Amino acid sequence: MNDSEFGQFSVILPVYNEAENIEKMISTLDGLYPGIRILVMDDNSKDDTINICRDIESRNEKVKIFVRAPEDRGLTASVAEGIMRTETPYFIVMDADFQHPPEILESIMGKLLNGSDLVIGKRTEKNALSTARRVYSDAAQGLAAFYLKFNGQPLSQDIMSGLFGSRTEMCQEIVEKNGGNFERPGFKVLFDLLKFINANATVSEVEYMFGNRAGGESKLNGSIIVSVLRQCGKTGGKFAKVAAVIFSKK
Ligand SMILES: Nc1nc2c(ncn2[C@@H]2O[C@H](COP(=O)(O)OP(=O)(O)OP(=O)(O)O)[C@@H](O)[C@H]2O)c(=O)[nH]1
Ligand SMILES: [Mg+2]
Repeated sequence: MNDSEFGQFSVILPVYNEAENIEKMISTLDGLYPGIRILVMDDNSKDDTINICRDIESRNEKVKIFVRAPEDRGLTASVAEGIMRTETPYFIVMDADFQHPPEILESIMGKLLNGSDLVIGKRTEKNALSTARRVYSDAAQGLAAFYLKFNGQPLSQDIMSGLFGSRTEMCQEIVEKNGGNFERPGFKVLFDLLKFINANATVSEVEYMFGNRAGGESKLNGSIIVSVLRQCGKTGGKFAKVAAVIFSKK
């Protein structure tokens, strides 16, 4: 692929307290894919993330940081806003902590340029997750797949993935119409998009090895797990209430 093709893509990086990773992530993406745009969606980080990004932004017009409204905090809300702010025909969402290998983006871009509406990064193994998180992840995948299948929506083998790319116009329409129904504080924006995407959309997958976080700390907690249940319709909502009580006692 060449620089003008890379210029058709924006990478949306949702971040919260990623001072240990963000500079390296931006320079890695910039180095691998010259011409690519980068949108950092920050939820009022308390560490040095914002200063680092503002400094890069002042030197590189392809990089933009948006510090979000505190009352709309959430990874899903951040990605939804990033999609609305994207100015290129395609975008890719990825974590800023190197758990998603930046090298995989080229195959996502290739599939999008070849006509896929949505390309999902599928984890080939989840060894970087603790046993408890692997069990949770597999259970959430099962519930979400059941929900999507029941509603006639496209499926993926990794609905919980935080790595995916899509067509900007198509997703901006989804966010405009349904963004208010997304589980905005949650982590699983891909699930929200799959719920509302056209049933005939072309969805494809690329496989990748899910690594360990490079630096800094995880922000995943019990309330995020509860929020996945809330995404699974009325029955999931009932389970969510029970789970919320269990997690509140921990
Ligand atoms: N904008 C925004 N970004 C967030 C928020 N919480 C986490 N993030 C970012 O979303 C990405 C994924 O968050 P992580 O904490 O790594 O979650 P995870 O990958 O499921 O957990 P680990 O496997 O432990 O790293 C990272 O780039 C985080 O900085 C949030 O509330 N708002
Ligand atoms: Mg992570």
